[in-house]
Amino acid sequence: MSTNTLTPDLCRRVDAYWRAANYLSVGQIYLYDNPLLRRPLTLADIKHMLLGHWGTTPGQNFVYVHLNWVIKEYDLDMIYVSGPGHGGPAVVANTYLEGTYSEVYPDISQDVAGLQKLFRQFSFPGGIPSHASPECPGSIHEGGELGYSLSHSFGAVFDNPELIVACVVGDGEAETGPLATAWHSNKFLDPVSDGAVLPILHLNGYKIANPTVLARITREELEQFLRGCGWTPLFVAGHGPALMHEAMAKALDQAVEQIRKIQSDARATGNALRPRWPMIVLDSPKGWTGPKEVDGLQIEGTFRAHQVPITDPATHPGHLALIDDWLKSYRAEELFDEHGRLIPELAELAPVGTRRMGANPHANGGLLLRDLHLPDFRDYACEVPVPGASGIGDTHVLGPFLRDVAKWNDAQRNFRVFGPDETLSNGLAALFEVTQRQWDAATQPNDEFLAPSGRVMEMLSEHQCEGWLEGYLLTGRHGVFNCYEAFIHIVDSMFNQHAKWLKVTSQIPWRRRIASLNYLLASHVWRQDHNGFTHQDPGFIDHVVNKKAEIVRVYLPPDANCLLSVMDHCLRSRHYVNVVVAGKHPAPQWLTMDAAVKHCAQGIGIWEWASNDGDNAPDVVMACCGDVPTLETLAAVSILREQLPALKTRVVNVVDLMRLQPDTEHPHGLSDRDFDELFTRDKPVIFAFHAYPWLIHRLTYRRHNHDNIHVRGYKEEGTITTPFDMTVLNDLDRFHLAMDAIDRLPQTGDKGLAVKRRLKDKLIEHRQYIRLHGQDMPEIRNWRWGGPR
Ligand SMILES: Cc1ncc(C[n+]2csc(CCOP(=O)(O)OP(=O)(O)O)c2C)c(N)n1
Repeated sequence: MSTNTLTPDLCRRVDAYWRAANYLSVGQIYLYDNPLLRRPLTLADIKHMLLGHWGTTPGQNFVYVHLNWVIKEYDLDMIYVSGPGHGGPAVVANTYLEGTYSEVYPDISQDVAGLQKLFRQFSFPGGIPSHASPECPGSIHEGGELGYSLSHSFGAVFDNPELIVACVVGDGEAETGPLATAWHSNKFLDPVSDGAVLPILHLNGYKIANPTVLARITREELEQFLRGCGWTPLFVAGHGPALMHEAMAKALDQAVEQIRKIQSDARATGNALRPRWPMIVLDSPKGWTGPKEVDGLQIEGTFRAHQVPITDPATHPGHLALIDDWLKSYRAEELFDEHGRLIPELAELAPVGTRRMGANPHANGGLLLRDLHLPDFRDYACEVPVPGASGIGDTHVLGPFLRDVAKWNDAQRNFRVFGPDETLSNGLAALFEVTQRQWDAATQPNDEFLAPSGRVMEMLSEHQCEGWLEGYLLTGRHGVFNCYEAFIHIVDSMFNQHAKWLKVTSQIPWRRRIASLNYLLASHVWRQDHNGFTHQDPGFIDHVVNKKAEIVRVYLPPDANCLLSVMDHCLRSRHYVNVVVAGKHPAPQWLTMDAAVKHCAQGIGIWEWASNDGDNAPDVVMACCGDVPTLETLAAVSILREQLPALKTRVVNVVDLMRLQPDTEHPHGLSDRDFDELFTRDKPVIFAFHAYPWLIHRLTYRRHNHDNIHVRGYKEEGTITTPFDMTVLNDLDRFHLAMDAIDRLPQTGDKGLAVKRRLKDKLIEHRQYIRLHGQDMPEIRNWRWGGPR
């Protein structure tokens, strides 16, 4: 094993490089002008608004310079994930020093003028954010919202056997739920076919205003905790730079040697025993090398170092001198030449080409993205001899398609299905005909579908599933997240961050587009008979449509053939978040594959076979979106057509929810003319919707006919009851829909009122029946579309 730690000369140069990174970090926070302090510092050189986070930054600079060295030493393929991404100055400084920053932003050149721009743009109007944002080369993780660094890192190394992700985890970040469960990702990593994650727990002791839990337990407890999570922690603790450089270099050497040994053993022998991967605990002062004391209060080594330690030089005369002293302590004149360029003996410490962490293509995943091999989804169609033919459950039809996507892409290893223990429950069992759940912990005889390597990733942490998938996508691969509809809310916030990332990266020319994040929300609100109220929540789509129209897509296929067509489309799409809501229970099928392809291409359309308005204007539009609302709408239409045959009814089905928005608001939006052609300008529209009703109003409020759109949807009434009763409780059932139509159609007169009375009686009958028999009435269970043709 190598004991190749630093020679004195190397130690001196590593320290100098670290000083350069620290200088550039402080410069970004403070300097408007005079970047190399070649004239005396004045207030005019200081930015008016001092924004940024210093506390974590010197520690991350320290880590980065050491990673640079170890990359060179071992020729590593490595990227850097900054958990406390608020240390943005560190990643910007280091990618600038290694040259990648100037390559993607030639204007930020390697000279005094470039330095000035580098400093000025930071946290500045028209400039860059203060975090490890998408604008920073090498970043796949902004770190603004803490907690996801380790899951992103693991996602990045799945199916990337040569890649190591060095992941700095903040000790505050480590208190978040997602990070706390992410330590267990090591039980899902295959040392043969995946790469490695090297967590570096940055134990700088503090958050914004508090100590951190992990810093205030004994070292023994911390070590036991990390060991208990399956890691081998290597501790690097101290303050004095020389000793710390030596300790860090040694720890990194050990970590890399251990990673290599684990991988080569597993790859040579197929040894399936779960390895104990190394990690580093870096115990260094918060705000290291910064001001020791300001106005009598200690800064370095305390929570006070978190943001900008010296805040108001304009009003505190002594503060300008403190900033000056601080900047000068890094001796920039020894580090940059007369042109403002890093001197060669330091520049050569950085790796070259794509070994530089800022230039590693894994961190710009679209560069590596390969299209999936997709079988023809039409081959998986279910037979629909007549509308209303019975189906086995829509996701069960999708399963074989996803199975073959997994199979067809097995060789290029760029497709995975993620889910919190629900792939079987969500009807995707077919996947296990060709692959397994990847699982590196112990197995027992009755376990099913577990193997060290597989295309399905299941951990009962929606956070990990989301974070892994995001990391997988961000590094240029494809995937699907299948989840219960109600519990996808657990990752609302992670979705937010990913959607923001997609929005920003879509506007950065050097960032390549990545595969879309595909949610398959099966086990939805209307079919939670055995789980009840806790499992009934269709609100994720309300949340999703808040995001930029160019990023989000929401699909509610009414049947299995539509689901196949939609999923094929989603897997081909790029740089979106696609939400697909689909049922898993046996349900009627409406469209042949040909009809489904056309309907999904349109995203919305009149179902002529279910309508009787012919070439005339309808009296009423019965609109539906979602599988259960479609069923109830068609049943309501059959009641209306039977009982009020003179009524002209039009059925409109919506697959692509965003078609409802005006074309000025969403790229999928219908023009007003097209919308009016479907929904009329003046006829009542009874709209049965899968989710909360107000979303339809939100999407259509500008349409001419909006006042006539009456929406029924989930209104937070739920419990354990029969499937039909769920719709009754929320007034979404066929009887309510038919009554609603009659209410809006005075021309139905007394006949209409008589029908209404009969429908009200039906509702009472229904209630009595289910309370006696514990299931829906036969006429509900056995109802088939087949009304007057
Ligand atoms: C989920 C989340 N909650 C709260 C915050 C606000 N916040 C920003 S930095 C910070 C403290 C972070 O501490 P740590 O991870 O230890 O980073 P460091 O001390 O190295 O800056 C907090 C609470 C956040 N960014 N994300």
